[in-house]
Amino acid sequence: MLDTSFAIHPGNTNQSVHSSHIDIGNMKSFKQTENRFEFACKRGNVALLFYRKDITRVVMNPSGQLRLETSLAVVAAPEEVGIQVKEEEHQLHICSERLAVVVQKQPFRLSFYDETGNLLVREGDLGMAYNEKKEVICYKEMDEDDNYYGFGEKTGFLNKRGEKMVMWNTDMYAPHNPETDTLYVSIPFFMTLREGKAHGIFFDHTGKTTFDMREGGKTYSFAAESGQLDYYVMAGRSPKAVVEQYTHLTGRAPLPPKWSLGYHQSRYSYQSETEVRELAETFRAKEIPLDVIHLDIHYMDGYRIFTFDGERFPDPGRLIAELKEKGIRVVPIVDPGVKEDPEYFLYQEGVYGDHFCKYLHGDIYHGDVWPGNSAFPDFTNTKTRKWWGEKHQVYTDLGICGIWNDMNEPAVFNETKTMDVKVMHGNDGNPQTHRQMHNIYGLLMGEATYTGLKELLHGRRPFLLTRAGYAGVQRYAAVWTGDNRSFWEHLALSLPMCMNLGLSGVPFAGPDVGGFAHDTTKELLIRWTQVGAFTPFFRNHSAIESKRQEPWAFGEEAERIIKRYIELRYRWLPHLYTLFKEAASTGLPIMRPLLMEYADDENVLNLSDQFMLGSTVMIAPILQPGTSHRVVYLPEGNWIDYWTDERYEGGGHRLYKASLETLPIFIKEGAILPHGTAKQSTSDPETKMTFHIYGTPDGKSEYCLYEDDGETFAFEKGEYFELKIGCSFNKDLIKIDMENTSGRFRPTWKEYEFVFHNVSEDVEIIINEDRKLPQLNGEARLPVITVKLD
Ligand code: MIG
Repeated sequence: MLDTSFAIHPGNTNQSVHSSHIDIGNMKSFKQTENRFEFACKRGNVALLFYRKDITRVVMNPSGQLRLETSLAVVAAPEEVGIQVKEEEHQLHICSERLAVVVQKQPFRLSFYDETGNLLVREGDLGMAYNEKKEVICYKEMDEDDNYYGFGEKTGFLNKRGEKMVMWNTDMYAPHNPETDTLYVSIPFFMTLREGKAHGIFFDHTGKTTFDMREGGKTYSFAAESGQLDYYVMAGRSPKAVVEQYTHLTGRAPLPPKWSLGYHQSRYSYQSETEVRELAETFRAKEIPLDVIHLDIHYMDGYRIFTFDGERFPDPGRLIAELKEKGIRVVPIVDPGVKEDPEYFLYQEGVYGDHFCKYLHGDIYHGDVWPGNSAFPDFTNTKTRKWWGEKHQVYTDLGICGIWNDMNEPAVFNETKTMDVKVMHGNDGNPQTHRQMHNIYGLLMGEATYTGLKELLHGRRPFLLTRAGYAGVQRYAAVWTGDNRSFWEHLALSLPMCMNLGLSGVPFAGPDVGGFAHDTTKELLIRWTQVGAFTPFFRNHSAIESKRQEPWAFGEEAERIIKRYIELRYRWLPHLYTLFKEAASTGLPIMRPLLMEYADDENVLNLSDQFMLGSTVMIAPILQPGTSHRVVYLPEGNWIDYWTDERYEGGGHRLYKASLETLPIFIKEGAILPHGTAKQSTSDPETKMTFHIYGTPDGKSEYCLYEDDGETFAFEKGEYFELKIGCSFNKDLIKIDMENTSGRFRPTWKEYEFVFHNVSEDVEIIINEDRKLPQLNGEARLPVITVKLD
């Protein structure tokens, strides 16, 4: 019915919380216990807690007892923060060094300021409220100059001002269009950017939440179906500071194994050992780099997870070992649904071990998924997560180090697309309904899987790919954006989607390159692979019965271009790996919207078709068929064309020509950019490190290259290599200083090469004047420094 006009029948509209709210009213009293303030209001209680001097948390419970435990998304504990309190007749001022909260008493309203007295966000006519159904809502004033970003995985443009968004993890096979709201991942976090300054709000609620950022009124709001309001305000003030603050709360992505940054090939499904072998051989014969092959659901015996089909995959251990020899890893899919089959070991263990989600009165919940009627592990219990993690020994014994989690919203084939919301979660003795915990199911499956793998791999880094997640999912998994289609619109859509995921703490993300459903075309696959080479996660994946889309599927020209861009990915790996290291330590995304680097520039506030890789590289892909031109926006400063070395002045828009062979890439003047060599796999050792130096008339720049063994956690004990390169540019002199600043690891390359761009031919170049050359393989000086002048 809902896809006919009946959907907008006058009798059919939803009663919403917004129309009938009950304000929590006046403050009656308050008490302070160290960093914690509790306010008793006429119709509800509120707590305010400082987590850090720049992060504060607000909890409002409409019906009494405040619950101050957090969801499992939050990994930070409140730190000791110096607080000053000043009480006036109508207000209370509660200030840390970075954040001032003004509490208005009648009615109770909160305003947040930074240390200089600049307003971050405040409540006006409306504040915190609820309704008869116990839905809770928080209103904040919307400033005319507010722009909103983050919100995890959403369709549409970068800037979410004007949008209303619901968070409810959903297996949304189709369509992914601008009004498709709920997708697989829910991250109830956003960043406000106003006149170059940013702050963040994270609404930690694992049930269904709604963010209403529509324009026209004085407020925006965030609301939940039940429970408490529980949100954090982060002081910013730069977009980078907000991401740092948010990932302080919810954690950061661990450094992934280097092989997972290579090229991944997938298909639903490569159905047999023979097919997988042929695929690997074709890649190697054609010398197209490849690090990973994914095994979709057909590898299993009747879709029973932790099993292999004996006929199609008779000897998976041998297959995996052979592929490993070729530098190719295998990543199998694992869904949460466990087939209801009394003769299946996993179902037996789940029942006997009390691991499955149940109704209140004790019946196990069963739902229909790939294997048919299935039970679902209750990942909210520690013992079940442990059990699930240990089961992965089936895979690690075969030499597998990476897992792909799908259907973990959880998806169920029924009207609601998920588990009955009345099902209970044990939640380690604090039982809640699925309605209350739906959005965190995928994150907890991720925790179980990542932690289990890490244990089983004895010091090697696991790789996990997930479809569903909640705030904090970055701690365990890379996220791919689910079932997109081979539409140009979906190529375009993937850019703001991945940029907003990055702003929401998830740096390791990417779409199915080429598009999952529908049939891709030669031109689309070429253009998409060009972009994919620069998205953090790079996997070509397509659906059963869709047109094949391996790199050679469209003839010689396409194959040549696609191969060239996959090779380019491998050349850029040293830079990407360095950015992944930065993400692991600071939370900063790898693929960034321009506003992250140019927050004051009005032209970038909703720029959705260009992105930056780190702070010096800009990618501006062609996103439409049959065209070889596009408008590129270049922010202030000078930019160098990666392909031609042509120099463009920034601060404006330009028409740029890019034939089918060309992905437009611009490098900021002064940048230092490391390149490795094009290899067949990340397993092939790097032999030469090339630094591209982009001259600037006057100035200094710096780069710190990060390297380690790419595979183990030894870097945590000092087995890493950091090379600091400083350049100072004068009119006719460039001085370069290289210094191995820290770490004991010695990289495999034997040679450094410098390539200079945007410098005059007669410039003099001095490298390490004082002869303090970095240590390489234990030798006192560099074996070779090749200095080339373009
Ligand atoms: O209901 O495993 O998004 O990547 O190929 C479909 C089969 C289940 C959905 C995933 C897709 C995967 C497919 N899965």
